[in-house]
Amino acid sequence: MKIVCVGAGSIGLLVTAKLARTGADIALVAHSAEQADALNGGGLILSESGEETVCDVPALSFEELETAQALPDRNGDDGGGADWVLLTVKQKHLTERLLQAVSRLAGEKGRVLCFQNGIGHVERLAAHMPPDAIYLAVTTEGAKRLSGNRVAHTGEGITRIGPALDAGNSSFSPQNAEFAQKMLENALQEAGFRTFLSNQMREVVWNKLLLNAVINPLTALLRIRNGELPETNIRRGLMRGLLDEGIAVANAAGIATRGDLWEQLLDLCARTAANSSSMLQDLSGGRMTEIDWINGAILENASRLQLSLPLHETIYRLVKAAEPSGTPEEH
Ligand code: KPL
Repeated sequence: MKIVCVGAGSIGLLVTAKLARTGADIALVAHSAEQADALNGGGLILSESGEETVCDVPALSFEELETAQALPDRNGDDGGGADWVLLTVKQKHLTERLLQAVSRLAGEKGRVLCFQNGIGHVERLAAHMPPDAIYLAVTTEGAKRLSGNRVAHTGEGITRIGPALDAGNSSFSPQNAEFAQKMLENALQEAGFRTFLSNQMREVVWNKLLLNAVINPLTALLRIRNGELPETNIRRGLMRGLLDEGIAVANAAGIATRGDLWEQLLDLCARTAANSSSMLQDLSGGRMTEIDWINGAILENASRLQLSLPLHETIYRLVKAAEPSGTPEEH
């Protein structure tokens, strides 16, 4: 099974390194030619439980991917197309060019597993490839990118994977889809990930979205770590208000929420207490955020359903106002 990971941020580097360590046939598409050179020259270094492993992973830049006729494999041979593409780049870097390259990589037989925060990307990718070849992953693994070719595994979590379409909508043979999914799940489990298959990924994604839509913008605007968010009543009030507005949209859209989301929100803040959320990291680094695919996407659904979300609207505008002005970053 040939796997290609597109995106060499923290999660992309972690998943690639752990799969490569088991001998899986995996290649990595890096953010830049410099990063690809660092990976090809020094290997991908995984730091886990106080130990470092250097993993041998063929890497290429996005530009090289666009022109490549075939993918390199571990022996430098012509490896053909990918059975699985793990798409780990952030939503804001999912340009049309990148989506086209991903669909070309997957070709006729390959499938794509999307790891993005937020929503909106499945529909965009589905314009380039069969929708039932698109899968979603939601992971709570902790990873920190230490440099272009070095990553630390900072916390164990669970990873849910499943088709982006809810069960019943697929036009592929169910046996074929199940087999491909099982192969990937086996590889991920052998690499040490705790994975669960789900046929309700839309729900899983929305549940995560509702939590991210509270933690990410509030921590980014208040410039605090996740664990500090529930510390005061005024912040808890904002959290509650954003969560309730989000739940109202999910329910109106027919998406079931799982369990007590308020408890899950507090638990997520506690489990990731020392983290700076990805949105805080983006704003602190002077970069554009993923607000459009998180709160912006909830607002879009609300407007379609004729719901008004005053808190989300305000928070969305505040984050947009704090983003750098000028042209959006290119991949
Ligand atoms: O997903 C996250 C993010 O930062 O994007 C959380 C869960 C909030 C962890 O920081």
